[in-house]
Amino acid sequence: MRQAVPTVSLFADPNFAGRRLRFRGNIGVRNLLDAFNFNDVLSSFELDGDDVTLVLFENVNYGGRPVVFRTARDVANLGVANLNFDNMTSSFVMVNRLLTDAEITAIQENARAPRGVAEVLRRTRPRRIVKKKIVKRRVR
Ligand SMILES: [Ca+2]
Repeated sequence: MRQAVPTVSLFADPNFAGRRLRFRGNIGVRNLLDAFNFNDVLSSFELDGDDVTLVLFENVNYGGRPVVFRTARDVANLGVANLNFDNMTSSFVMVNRLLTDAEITAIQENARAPRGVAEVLRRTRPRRIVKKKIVKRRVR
């Protein structure tokens, strides 16, 4: 099935087992440790979406060695020889189009996800809800 909104399930163990994190939409996670306690843990993933690109980075803030996956796929073991990326991922970007190598280089140089991509910077804490003061307009 074709889908415009990309999704990815990240698994702590090979063969889609172990702890799972699921993400939907165009997203960049700069630090899997701070945000999700998932640093150097990723071993397999399921990636869905049309023309989706998933870039895994060795270090936080999109640093270190990148591995790039263009178009939907399931990867059962990131430890295979041609990837050699088991338990290494510290940040990632997922977008619903095919990123060029130049765009990926720019992500690394700027330490920023591409325009229009929501970034998860750190753990989201439950925020105190501040009640908006509702000003009623008097209707005459
Ligand atoms: Ca790492």
